[in-house]
Amino acid sequence: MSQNKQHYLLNRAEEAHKLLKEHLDQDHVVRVISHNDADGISAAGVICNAITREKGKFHVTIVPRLKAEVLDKISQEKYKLFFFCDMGSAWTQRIGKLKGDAIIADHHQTIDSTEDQETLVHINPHLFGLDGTRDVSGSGVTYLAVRPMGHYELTALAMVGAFGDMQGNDNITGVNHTILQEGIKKGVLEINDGLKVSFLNEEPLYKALSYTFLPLPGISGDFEGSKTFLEKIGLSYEIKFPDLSNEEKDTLKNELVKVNPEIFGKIYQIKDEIPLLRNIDDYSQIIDACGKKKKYGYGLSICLGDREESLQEGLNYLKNYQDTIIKGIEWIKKEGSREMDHIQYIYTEDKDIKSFMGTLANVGLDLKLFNQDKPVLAISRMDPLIKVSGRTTLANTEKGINLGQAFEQASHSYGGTGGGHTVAAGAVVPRNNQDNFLNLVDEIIKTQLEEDKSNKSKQITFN
Ligand SMILES: [Mn+2]
Repeated sequence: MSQNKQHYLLNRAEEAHKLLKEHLDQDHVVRVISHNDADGISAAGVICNAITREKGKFHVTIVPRLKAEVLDKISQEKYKLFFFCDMGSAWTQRIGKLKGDAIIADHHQTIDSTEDQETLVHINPHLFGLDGTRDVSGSGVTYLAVRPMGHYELTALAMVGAFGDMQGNDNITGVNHTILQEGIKKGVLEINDGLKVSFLNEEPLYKALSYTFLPLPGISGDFEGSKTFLEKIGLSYEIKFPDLSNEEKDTLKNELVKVNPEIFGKIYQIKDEIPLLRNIDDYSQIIDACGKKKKYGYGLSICLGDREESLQEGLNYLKNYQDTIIKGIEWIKKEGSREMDHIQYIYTEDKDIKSFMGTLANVGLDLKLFNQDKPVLAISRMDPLIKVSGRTTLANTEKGINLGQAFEQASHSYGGTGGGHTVAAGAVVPRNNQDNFLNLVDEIIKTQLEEDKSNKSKQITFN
């Protein structure tokens, strides 16, 4: 069944490939517009690499959100082909009216079910009843569009994007699984068992462990906790993993597994990459840091092969980012969240922490610093607006919570914009409507939970 659906998605991607090829054959510059997170930057990397390998030309812009103003500007441009990655599904009508042809390679929920215009190829798993939250990323969908060209090394970037969108774990499913298997078959990717510790081979152990937000309660985000843990098991905390004896490596593994069994599992690797970027999870963290620092050019350059200046910059951003997260964790531990009936929120005006609120909501949930039953809304003051990042657990989405939908509805009701996935969503609303927005989200979540319950009880009755 799902194979069939994937088949339809692949057919649509092939249509996109045909259109892309037509334009490349005519030497048209491809206008690429992509999203500014790790997935969006990797997706841009996939398409731009493919175009380069086909000896074509591109002009790429990375944007935080596809808003009307962005499209206004793009609609003035005279390119013959526009390629939207990791965004665009919410704007099919407008994109269909651009002067040139267009391809949308997106995986966000889409409510647009209108027939595609002749000049537009829209690739999105949701159009075929496939899951876009866990099973494929924007990079993955973009990869499908260039797949017929046979540049299989790009399966690596497709997976970097998936990891960036939190789709990387021990059980990679759906379209991601298909792409992963292709990468393995073509000798690009490999899977080994190992410790899922960030930059395990690069950093002194206590740092590597503190920077691992898997979560390791008492160790993640906590230098002192990490040092104490290592001393207790008889390891020097300054040592690097490759310098441990085999026996010590086993001790470390066994003790970490006691803290969280998930710390040991599948490590997804890019075979021909330099050591620093070989682990796909580490790679995606560096791209993510470039995105968060708004240095999209460096992130994209890394994806396009720069292993010198851009990579050095990227690493600096990552260090800086990790230190800010540690600062944020200390803040959450001290302050906690404010709870409403069905949601909870944290609020900051601190300019360092502001840009990382979404991640903090995630990490806080993972480390169980928040109530696990209620979605977390992380609010940053941006005058005259507030920016809200919402996160919840998969367990909560199974109970009916759909944050993307709640954010879309509530933000539109109060003069803002918003939306996203069931587990993660974002919104921007006028600051004077903060309380109204929170109350409405609280109300919508309540309704979602009730409706889910009543649907489930109906199913039982009819069985
Ligand atoms: Mn994405």
